[in-house]
Amino acid sequence: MSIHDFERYPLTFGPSPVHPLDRLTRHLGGAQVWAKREDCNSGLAFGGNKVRKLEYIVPDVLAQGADTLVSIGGVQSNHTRQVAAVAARLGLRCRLVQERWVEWDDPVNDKVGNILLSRIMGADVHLDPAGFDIGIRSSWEDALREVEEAGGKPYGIPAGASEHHLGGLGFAGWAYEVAAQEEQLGVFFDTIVVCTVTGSTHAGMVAGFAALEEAGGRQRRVLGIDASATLDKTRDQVARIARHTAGLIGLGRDLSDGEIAVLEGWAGDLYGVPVESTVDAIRLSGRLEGMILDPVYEGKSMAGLLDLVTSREIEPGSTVLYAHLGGQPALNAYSAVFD
Ligand code: 5PA
Repeated sequence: MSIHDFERYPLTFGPSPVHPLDRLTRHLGGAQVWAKREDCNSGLAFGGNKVRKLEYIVPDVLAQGADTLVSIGGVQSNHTRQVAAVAARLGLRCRLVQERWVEWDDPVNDKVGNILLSRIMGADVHLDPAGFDIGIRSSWEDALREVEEAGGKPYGIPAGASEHHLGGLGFAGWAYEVAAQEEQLGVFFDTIVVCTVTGSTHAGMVAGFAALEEAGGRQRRVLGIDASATLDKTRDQVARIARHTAGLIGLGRDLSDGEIAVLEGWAGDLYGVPVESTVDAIRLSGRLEGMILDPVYEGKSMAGLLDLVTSREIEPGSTVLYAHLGGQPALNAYSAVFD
């Protein structure tokens, strides 16, 4: 089996854009920094990393004849917004559990941004007081049962589409897309920087790049920047999904622990709460590149990239690819941070 043996239902525009961040690179004075833009990968409700994961899950949804997608996330989940968009696109119903993952008291937190978009797209949105956890939740299992009891045919998509047996394939495919773009552009990214929380984005990349390397490709490193602030859980989840996905796409060896790097230091103490380095990274990317990052995920991974390049832990001779995974709609609930 290889990644090419899995059915992919197209939801993206095609390969996502890859471009250099020249002004940021000059400002940092070290490694060359590029971005690959999942924040503009699709016409479905502003796109993002989950759209890519869902491309490999939708064939299973259709094969099972489901009529309702059931998923879960925080109040400002990007994932649930993308599930709502995909449901709309497929003509399916959508039932969402939105938990209180973040104690964020912005008065419009549960009214604007992602949750607003999900409501516009017709999702049945249920707020739930439970706190942050990337694992399988009883509220999600309850939602599945309720859809069934009402005569529907639910299809469950767990948080971030990560604990789904096909959840890592989207970003294993992304690795192959990067390799093809490198060929066209005449560049090689020796370092990839990616935000990680529920894990299947990072895990898929690790599996995909390992398979490319096994087929003769050059070695590179994938650096996951934790934004969960529950490091052990995220690390375990990334490792488990990376190994599972590597098995699915036919990697002929086990992944070593050293290949699965989840770095800490930029999440702050709490998921969903930006710290000074997050806000600085958001401002810097905005002011130098006109590239907008969010305070929950990409602001934290960019803060990691900035420090690693500045400290030369990512060497000046490196060419780094920053995976921009989307997430900007949540900014609407964080206006006070930028007052
Ligand atoms: C998310 C996730 P993983 O969950 O695959 O590790 O991806 C992390 C990530 N960047 C990075 C953005 C913009 C994201 O939205 N978001 C979750 C959500 O509910 O939105 C799954 C947590």
